[in-house]
Amino acid sequence: MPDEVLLERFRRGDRRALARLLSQLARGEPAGPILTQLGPAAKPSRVLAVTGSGGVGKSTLIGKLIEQVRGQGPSVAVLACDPQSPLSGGALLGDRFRMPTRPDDEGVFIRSLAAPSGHSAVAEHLEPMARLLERFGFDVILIETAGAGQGDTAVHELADAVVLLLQPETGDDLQWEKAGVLEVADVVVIQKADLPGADRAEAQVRAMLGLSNGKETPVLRVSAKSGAGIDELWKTLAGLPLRRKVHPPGGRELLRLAQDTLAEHLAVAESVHDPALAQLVEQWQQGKLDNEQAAAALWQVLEGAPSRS
Ligand SMILES: Nc1nc2c(ncn2[C@@H]2O[C@H](COP(=O)(O)OP(=O)(O)OP(=O)(O)O)[C@@H](O)[C@H]2O)c(=O)[nH]1
Ligand SMILES: [Mg+2]
Repeated sequence: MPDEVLLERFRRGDRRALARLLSQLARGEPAGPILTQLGPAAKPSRVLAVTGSGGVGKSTLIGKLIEQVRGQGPSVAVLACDPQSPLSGGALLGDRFRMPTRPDDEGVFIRSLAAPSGHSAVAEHLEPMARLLERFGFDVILIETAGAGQGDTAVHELADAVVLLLQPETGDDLQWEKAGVLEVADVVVIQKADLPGADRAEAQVRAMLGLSNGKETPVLRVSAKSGAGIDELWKTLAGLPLRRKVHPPGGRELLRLAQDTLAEHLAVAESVHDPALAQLVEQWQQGKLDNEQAAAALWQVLEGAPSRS
């Protein structure tokens, strides 16, 4: 069961309560009960996924976006997937270094996740974490993820827009073409536009986008290092429709909530050594029930399970 005291502190705007709840979600604790008890967010956040291969400048660009957004007033939270080993700790410090913020600025919150973003389990945790930040009231949520792995498809679903960062390449081999990442991008940024080859990269991207069917994907040139193009980028991002408002969360979210709730019921039944559950597990282990029969029987056992409170 979620810790009521912690939830109450969260509701009062306690950032440490937010941090603790985020840690619980990052560990994979059930999000359903927490989010349900907190109720719906007072207003939708603008959730933006900033994606692109390692070293393309995601953290640097996010740092500049934070400055830009804070300068105009809205609050910003960042979820940064750490592409390095959780043991190194290097990327965490690095991200904080590249996202300089005033320590006393209550309008900024940065959380690094010690796991590779391409891992689909991480994306699963990112979604409830973003929802929690939304309930805390952040106006903008930026999610840094590397690559275009399976997990990033899920990031695409949880974000209002995907910002794809590409950098001027040497040679003709456009890696991003293979990954099909251009298709999921709502905005394409030619990053490190201070480097040679930015013109060519932009022309190539525009040509490729022109071939794909219909939607007008903005292509912008930015140098996160110098800050050139950041204001234009934010103007574009702030003007995009909120996708999640257009397509409200549907059956998938309900399924996830049901799974979380079921897992919680199950954990309680296990912890009190519910004899009906033990018997069911035994029958299943002995092959007296197949998976489907056991799953159906599980519902009944949990319905009759001891009270959770
Ligand atoms: N020339 C140039 N270098 C940049 C620019 N933006 C970032 N860099 C440099 O590129 C390197 C990587 O930047 P990061 O912001 O860490 O890139 P990242 O995409 O977050 O990297 P990972 O999180 O490791 O995937 C750093 O050395 C930056 O200083 C830019 O606009 N121009
Ligand atoms: Mg980074």
